[in-house]
Amino acid sequence: MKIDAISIFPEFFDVLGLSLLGKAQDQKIIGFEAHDLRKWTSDRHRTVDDSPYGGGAGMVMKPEPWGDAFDEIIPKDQRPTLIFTTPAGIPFTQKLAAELAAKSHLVFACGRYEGIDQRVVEHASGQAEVLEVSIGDYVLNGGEVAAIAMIEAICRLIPGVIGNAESLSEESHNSGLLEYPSYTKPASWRGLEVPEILLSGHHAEIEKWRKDQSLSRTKVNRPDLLAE
Ligand code: JCE
Repeated sequence: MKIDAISIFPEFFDVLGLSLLGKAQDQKIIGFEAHDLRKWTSDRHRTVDDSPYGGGAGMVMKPEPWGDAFDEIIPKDQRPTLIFTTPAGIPFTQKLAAELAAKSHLVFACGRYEGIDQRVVEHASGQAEVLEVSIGDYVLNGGEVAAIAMIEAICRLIPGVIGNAESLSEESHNSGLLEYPSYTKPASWRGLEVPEILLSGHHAEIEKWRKDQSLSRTKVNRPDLLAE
């Protein structure tokens, strides 16, 4: 999979060179490239923002650099998926991550300030499959951290990125509940014991216990998931 990200802070994406995603890039499973939006400015101050029509606080990203960036990055003979990170987007979910993991080319457009001139989204729909996506109901200072979260969730679903295929198939067995709690050695630590059942070797009982833990955790932390 090819992934491009466009941002005025391309250095944010340096973290993708670490750990599993860094190895996946070395192995050519993923090709990642971060682009500086200011490359597509031509004035002396490399301006990317302007005041909002209609008034209001803050600045808005002007359309021209984005249009020129897409013209260069999006192949004329292809229709990649172009994702605008925004708190006003559709929710990013595990289901969406799995759908995006099957694509061959993703482009992330990461805004700053109060966001990007909406005509950029409209115009890009002629060049790509456009999605406006939010990672959650809170406001970040820009789209970079949201894009990095999405890229990590997407890329770990690509075959070969995570060594242990078992952990992925176990996740999907989870059927909409939160994870059960995990424990490792030592069995006794600072006066706290690992639940006895996990040391028993009774696999059916352990499975039952974990299912029950998942259910009670979900009731307390995410009752909305049980309403479905
Ligand atoms: C962003 C900003 C709107 C005021 C570009 C925030 C996504 N789930 C998300 N939370 N926050 C974002 C996000 C993504 C892109 C941008 N801002 C800041 N947005 C109103 C300020 C600018």
